[in-house]
Amino acid sequence: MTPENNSYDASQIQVLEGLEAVRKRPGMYIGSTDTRGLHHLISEIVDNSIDEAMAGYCKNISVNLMKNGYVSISDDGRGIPVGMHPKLQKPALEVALTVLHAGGKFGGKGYQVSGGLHGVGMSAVNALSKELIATVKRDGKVYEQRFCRGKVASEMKVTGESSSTGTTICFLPDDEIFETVTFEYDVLKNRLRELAFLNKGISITLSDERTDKSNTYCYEGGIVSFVEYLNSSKTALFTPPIYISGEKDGAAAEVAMQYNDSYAESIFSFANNIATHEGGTHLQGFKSALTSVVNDYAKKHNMLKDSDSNLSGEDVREGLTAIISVKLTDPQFEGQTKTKLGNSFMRSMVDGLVRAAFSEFLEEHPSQAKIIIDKCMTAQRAREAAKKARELTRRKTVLESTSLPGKLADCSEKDPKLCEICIVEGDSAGGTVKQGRDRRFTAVLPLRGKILNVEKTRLDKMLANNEIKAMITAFGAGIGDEFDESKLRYDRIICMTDADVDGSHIRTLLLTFFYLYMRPLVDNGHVYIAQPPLFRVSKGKEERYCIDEAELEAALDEMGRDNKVDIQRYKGLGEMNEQQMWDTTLNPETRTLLQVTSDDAMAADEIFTILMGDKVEPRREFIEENAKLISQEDLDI
Ligand code: 0RA
Repeated sequence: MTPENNSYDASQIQVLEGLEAVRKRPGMYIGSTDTRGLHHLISEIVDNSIDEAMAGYCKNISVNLMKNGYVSISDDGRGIPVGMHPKLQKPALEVALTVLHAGGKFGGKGYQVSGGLHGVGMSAVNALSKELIATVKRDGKVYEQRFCRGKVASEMKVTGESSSTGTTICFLPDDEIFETVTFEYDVLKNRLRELAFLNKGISITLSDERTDKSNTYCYEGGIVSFVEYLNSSKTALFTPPIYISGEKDGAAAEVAMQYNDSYAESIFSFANNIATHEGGTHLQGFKSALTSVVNDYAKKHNMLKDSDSNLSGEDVREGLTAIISVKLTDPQFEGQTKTKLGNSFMRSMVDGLVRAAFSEFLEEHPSQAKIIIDKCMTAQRAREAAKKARELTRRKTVLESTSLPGKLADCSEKDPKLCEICIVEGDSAGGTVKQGRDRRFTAVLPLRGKILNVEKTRLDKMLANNEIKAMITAFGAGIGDEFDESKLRYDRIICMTDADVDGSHIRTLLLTFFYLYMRPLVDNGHVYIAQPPLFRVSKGKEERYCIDEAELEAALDEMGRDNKVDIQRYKGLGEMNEQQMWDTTLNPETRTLLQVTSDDAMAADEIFTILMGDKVEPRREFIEENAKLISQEDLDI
């Protein structure tokens, strides 16, 4: 998109409020001061470069993590203006970096679209940086200005000449503000790749001087490439993905969609490059158009008889991967996490666009239309069968609500807030946990063998599986659309599996099940991974438990490496006795639990698809690349 008026100059930058406020209440401006807030600083700067790119003036953006803890973000746009601000009598560059909400987005003219979840701009980043250096190449010169904790540390000066243009912002996050100041490559990588998908043709490079890693993302196909990427480990029902786009009254909408042969629905929506996790009007417009186009087509071509019931929204979205991306001035973000688009004209805009283009696509591609309609009708039949099966289980569970699964060893406390349940791999380990636990608060449910691969199984079959049934009844909160968090019988669901390949597979299956069918469990932090020790080191009476090799090394350093030291490696949970189990894994005072979060639904979807999908190659690569990540710390899915 191009701005209506590209004679943007210093006077358009408005003055709103001071930076002390940002340092006093950082959370209000960037969400939090944990690792998430830290990474948000980079987004805030990159978003400005993206705006410049969307205005058509910038093609390359690079983010470089430096050894000294600084991060440098460069673009080849027009460069932040350096002229005198008429009211403030300061260079516009200084204004952009010292005045909250300055930077051009709030003048009403400069850009049609502005990114940034909090939209506070570069000055907030400046306020929260120990040091920030801005370098601008413009009008044949290089300008530079330095700031400390948001305050001017040196006046803007010309430091050289250049025939090119662009902006570089280099900053060191303030360790007095942030809990951690270490940037994580993978977090940035995912976000930058997403931005490259959402803004076709822009090249975004991430490099890390600490490790010499580097990735460049540039997708000429934009969100079509995004859908291909999301479906790359699945089997697509047709290629290429369907692409729909349109503009209206200064707003733009794009949709890319492609069915695959799985049962999962992977629809991600964005507004001004921000993931709208809670959906909103653009998503509603897409869904309603999709459902009615498919039904209309199926009826018109006699695939669906008048006496048949309509295909439901779920039926038409089974196995669908889609991206909906809209760009608009003044987006309204609503909902609990402010990730639900509220602008109502987006509903009719996306609905109208998809309705027209998708029905035209079906008319013009009868063989693909047939594949799609067949798939939806199969989904409908399966759903009706599943409903019958579910009604059966529900009737049973409601009527015999006291009949908890036989294998469950419940706790005596009745207040769910105080209760936890350990899902344990294998009956023998289950026995040890039962003996070793504090039976007032900890319930135990042993699982025998492997649980179903839920991503590849339809609900009706799943509900026939004993292990799945046992979990549903034990948790007491139902499943799928009917999941009711307020009925949950335990505040913490703790997955306890062996530290081997089978164990990690079972754990992934469990997490996938929770993620797909009991989503609030994951979203609201009820799911944990136990951390049983891998080693027991003893010397005389002294004994230590170690979670990993690093801890083992540290213990050996302290205890000495002579032959009086005995090292026992636990292969499974079953090798521990009940006292050891309590000491290392169950005792709330001493144990370590990893909390599972779903910060990034997209990453999660990708991980699940790769781990569960049909294609072996991506799975192997993924496991090799992330073996450490998955088996330890980063179980954040
Ligand atoms: C306001 C006006 C102009 C450019 C920018 C802001 C701008 C800001 C940032 C932030 C990071 N990179 C950026 N690149 C450009 C255009 C001024 C003109 O008319 O030349």
